[in-house]
Amino acid sequence: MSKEKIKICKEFYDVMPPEYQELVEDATYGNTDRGWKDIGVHKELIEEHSLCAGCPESIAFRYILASLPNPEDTVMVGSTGCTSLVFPMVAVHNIHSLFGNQNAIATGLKRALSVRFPGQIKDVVVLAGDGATVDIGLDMTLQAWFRQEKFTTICFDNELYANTGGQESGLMQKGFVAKMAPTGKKFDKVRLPEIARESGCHYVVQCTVSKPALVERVIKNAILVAREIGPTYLQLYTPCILEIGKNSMEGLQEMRDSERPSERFAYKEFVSDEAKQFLADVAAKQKAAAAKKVEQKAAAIPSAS
Ligand SMILES: Cc1ncc(C[n+]2csc(CCOP(=O)(O)OP(=O)(O)O)c2C)c(N)n1
Ligand code: SF4
Ligand SMILES: [Mg+2]
Repeated sequence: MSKEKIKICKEFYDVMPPEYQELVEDATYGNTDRGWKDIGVHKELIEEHSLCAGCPESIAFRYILASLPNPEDTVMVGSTGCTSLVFPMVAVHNIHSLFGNQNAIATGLKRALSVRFPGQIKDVVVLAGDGATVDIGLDMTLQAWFRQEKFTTICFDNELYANTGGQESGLMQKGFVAKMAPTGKKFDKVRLPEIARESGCHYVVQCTVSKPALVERVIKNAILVAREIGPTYLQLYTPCILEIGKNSMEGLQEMRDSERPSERFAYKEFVSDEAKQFLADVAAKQKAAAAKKVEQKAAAIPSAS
């Protein structure tokens, strides 16, 4: 896949919306070196959103979209919740599934794409809230992992049902009182990363979205491993500032506080042996390619004599 595939027909160039012209001309599609550092410099795959001001889900979306290894050949599967409000504004193919069904939909989609486009890379990425992933959709989530379906599941964990006003979720922390869960959570946060590992995921990470470089790395790893080996799972803490009583500037600090080693969002990573070997090979190839680029650059500089 390259920019060629989405070249604008020159007769219609003038009448295309300027945003589309920019999207084709200025990076994003076909640019395999994209990453979070392109945000604000190059055309983005999301430019506005309908989330609350300062909601960490919005920055998580931007990091994820900037880090997709192959956005032009990626289909994202969303589910009802705050996340789903953003998908209409995202310039990546996406499907809205019935709440909780996202991993079943992604399974069919990934299989259909492999049949329809044999030999071509087509990435499928599920992005859903904790209510969709661990509560109502847990059956579909686990069964996709058991079957070793080759796609990535990303859970935006805000530890409750935000979109419907604050009900308890399995990922809510013990003792937390939400607007629609007044008696407080009676049991600990479900350990979904551990369940993911034990259900066959080859690459599992739990982290916050406070560090863009980290988010970029785990997104790329998860998608590449899913493409080649099998299911991968990322659980990203994107606190609902509205429900925890923080203002729009306080989401970042909330994530920093929650990712300390003794806290519930301390960085957690499980990688299967197969995935470890694969990622080491990918890193070696990237290193060799970077060295070659430097060599070519040096060769292109005319010597002083
Ligand atoms: C089948 C079905 N059941 C219930 C709902 C109602 N509903 C909409 S959003 C939502 C909660 C979403 O919570 P979560 O997945 O954690 O996403 P968040 O809003 O927190 O990002 C629920 C229960 C629905 N739309 N469809
Ligand atoms: S309700 Fe919470 S999760 Fe939803 S957009 Fe607002 S701050 Fe974000
Ligand atoms: Mg939620």
